[in-house]
Amino acid sequence: MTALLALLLLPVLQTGAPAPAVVALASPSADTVLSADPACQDLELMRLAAGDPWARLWLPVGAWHALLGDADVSGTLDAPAGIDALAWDSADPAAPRGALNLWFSSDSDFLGFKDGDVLRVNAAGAVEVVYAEDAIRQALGTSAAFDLDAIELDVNGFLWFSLRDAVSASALGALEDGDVLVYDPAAGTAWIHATEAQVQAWVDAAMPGAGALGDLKSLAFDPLNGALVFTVQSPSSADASVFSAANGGSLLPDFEEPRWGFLQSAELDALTLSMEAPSQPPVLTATAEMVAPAQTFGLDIRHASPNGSLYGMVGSVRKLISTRRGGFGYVAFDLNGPTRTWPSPQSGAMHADASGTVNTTFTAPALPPGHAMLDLIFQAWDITGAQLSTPVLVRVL
Ligand SMILES: [Ca+2]
Ligand SMILES: [Ca+2]
Ligand SMILES: [Ca+2]
Repeated sequence: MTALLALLLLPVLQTGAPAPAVVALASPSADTVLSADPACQDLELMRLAAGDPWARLWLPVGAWHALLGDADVSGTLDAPAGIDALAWDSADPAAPRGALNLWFSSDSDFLGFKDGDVLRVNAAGAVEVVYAEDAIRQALGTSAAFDLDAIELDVNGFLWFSLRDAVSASALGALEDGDVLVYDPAAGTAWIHATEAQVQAWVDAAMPGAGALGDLKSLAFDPLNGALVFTVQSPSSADASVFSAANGGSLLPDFEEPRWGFLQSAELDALTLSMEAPSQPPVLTATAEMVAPAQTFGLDIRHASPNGSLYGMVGSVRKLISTRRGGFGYVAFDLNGPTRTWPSPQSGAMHADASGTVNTTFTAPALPPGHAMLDLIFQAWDITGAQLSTPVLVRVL
């Protein structure tokens, strides 16, 4: 049994339960800078809980690489081509909230998947189609391809969604990019829940004089009252504010644009809400994706327990193992494969500073005889906070 596995089996210290809070996972419409993170890319996810001072990175690009590897053996590590829609795979508030329980849509086609598909990452670390663009297109009665730019799941198993661009020919009539649509996958039918004009009326009530909303860019349900919530393209002062259909149109408290802490303007183009979960894991990033043998690169952790102790482990066989521990919720490498500690083979615990930051370096090993490349999957266990960090995959070649 590896040291990390042993640590994962230690009992969790009971801490006082925090007050229940609404937790948002979201993605920006373009690469941006957060108050608490140097970058949040279009394909990355951030987390903001009601009451937090600002949003923090939740799923960095390196974690996508660790989840997906290099599925098409193209020589580049895989990640979605931007994230423009998010939903939890269950409307059950007690359901797990982790990286493999998220449905998403991408900004553009990638790895053979379409920008109108609803996708997920499965336990084997592969992208799979939940609902195909073609199936939704049939339900809409149109031959036109489309890009899904908002999704959410309701208690009936219906998919709520929005289109990135208007579709002129459909069985439902002309569809606008601001319409809220619903798809029943069991019946293969779809309908309009709210037209763009209705959504505009909610925006006007929430923010008189806001002007034309442009595009509806994300959909979710408020877990406190079940109301439909959404983000819009315009006005730019509120394109990261979460609007609600509650009370004839309102702003969702605690989720107005300034709360995200963008230091570089961005729209919110994907959003999903839940109660209390997921938690904020320590975020592990590497300063390089591809390195040469003997090359030294940086491994940095943010959002760990302040002044806490962390234990670093690295494995070379990608495998997703679910844990009931906090944080990322998965060990991303095979604990029975070759593993060692980092930053050095004999290193003990690392220590975070008062902001929960750790900066280390790692020197890539030589390639094993006969190997053209070696994937290293790094992860850390925050001993103090009993939280598993996000993983990051670095390829040596
Ligand atoms: Ca995005
Ligand atoms: Ca899409
Ligand atoms: Ca839309």
